Amino acid sequence: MDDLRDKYLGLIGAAEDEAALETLRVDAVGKKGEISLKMRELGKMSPEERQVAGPALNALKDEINSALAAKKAALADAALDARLREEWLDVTLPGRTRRQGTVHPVSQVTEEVTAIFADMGFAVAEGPQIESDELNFDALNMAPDHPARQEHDTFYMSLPEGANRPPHVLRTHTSPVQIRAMQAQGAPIRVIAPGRVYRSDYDQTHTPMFHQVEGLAIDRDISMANLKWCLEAFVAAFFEVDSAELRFRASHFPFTEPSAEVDLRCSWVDGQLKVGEGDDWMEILGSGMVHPHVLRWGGVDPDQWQGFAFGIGIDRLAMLKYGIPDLRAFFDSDLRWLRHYGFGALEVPTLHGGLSR
Ligand code: 2U9
Repeated sequence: MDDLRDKYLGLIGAAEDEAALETLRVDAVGKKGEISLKMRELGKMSPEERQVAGPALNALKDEINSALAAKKAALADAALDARLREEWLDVTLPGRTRRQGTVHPVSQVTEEVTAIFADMGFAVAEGPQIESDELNFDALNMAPDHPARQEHDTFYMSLPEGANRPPHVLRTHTSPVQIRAMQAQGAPIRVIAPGRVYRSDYDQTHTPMFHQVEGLAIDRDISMANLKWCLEAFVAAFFEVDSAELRFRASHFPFTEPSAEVDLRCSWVDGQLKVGEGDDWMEILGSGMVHPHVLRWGGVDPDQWQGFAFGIGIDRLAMLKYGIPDLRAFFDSDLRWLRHYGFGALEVPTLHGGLSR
């Protein structure tokens, strides 16, 4: 028995892995293991011999089992130590500075505009880019024979054969989003609708897909004065200057009455735009008081409520603020252009932290 103990305790101590331990367990205390076979021999012994050999064999079996368990735990600890040593990481190393991807100027400006209007209490509304002819045009006070429909250079979806309705369109403005918002929420309401819009037009200043942000504020007694304050506050915040001056020029849009095109006081110094000073005026957006027909389409009673609306081209805002000369390059996906004009993914625009770098 002493020989057995010495043999197995020695082998267990030298075992290098769990598989070797398992083989030893089977050889020693498994069903046909050496110690188990010895236990079977107890039956052939005299009662006196059995009284001595029985407890001794049981004790030996317990001792071997304990040694196996202890060795198994020691092997697991050693494996964990080895893994921890291998997976060691210096968390104080500086991060990689090379920027893989960048945030597109259109996304950056959309975030900036959203942060500014959110601060004034405007929520962001979204809607489909494929829109019904009714919501894109009729709801905006553009009847089927309205001349403004032609000016929109609309992309029409194809109609299924035999369909008895006008085709859907790629939305030509984000205005239907605000009709949907009025229908869902009613008045009072303050929303902006940023997003992609589509018109069949392509030259240095027009692309068939471009980006707009429109705004809508409806309440009991909202006026053009509120509109002017809101837009001046927006422009000053956006161009990161103390104040901005706007000039309203009478205009005409089907969805607003009265309507105004809005110019910004500015100057150009070495080809760079300066906002809030100078003797130049630059048109930057359109606006007006929402037409009563449009309010009615949104389910809002024009005898109880009134409000203003405005529309701005996001791509043009990005060109002006960041000095980007050609609109078409926006949609070329040229990595060199994106690295030059793009923004770091962690430079999130906020009013408290700063809009841009
Ligand atoms: C509703 C009611 C009224 C949105 C408006 C304009 C004036 C405008 C242009 C600016 C540059 C389009 O991207 S652009 O070419 N937009 O001049 N947009 S008022 O009026 C609305 C919208 C929604 C329910």
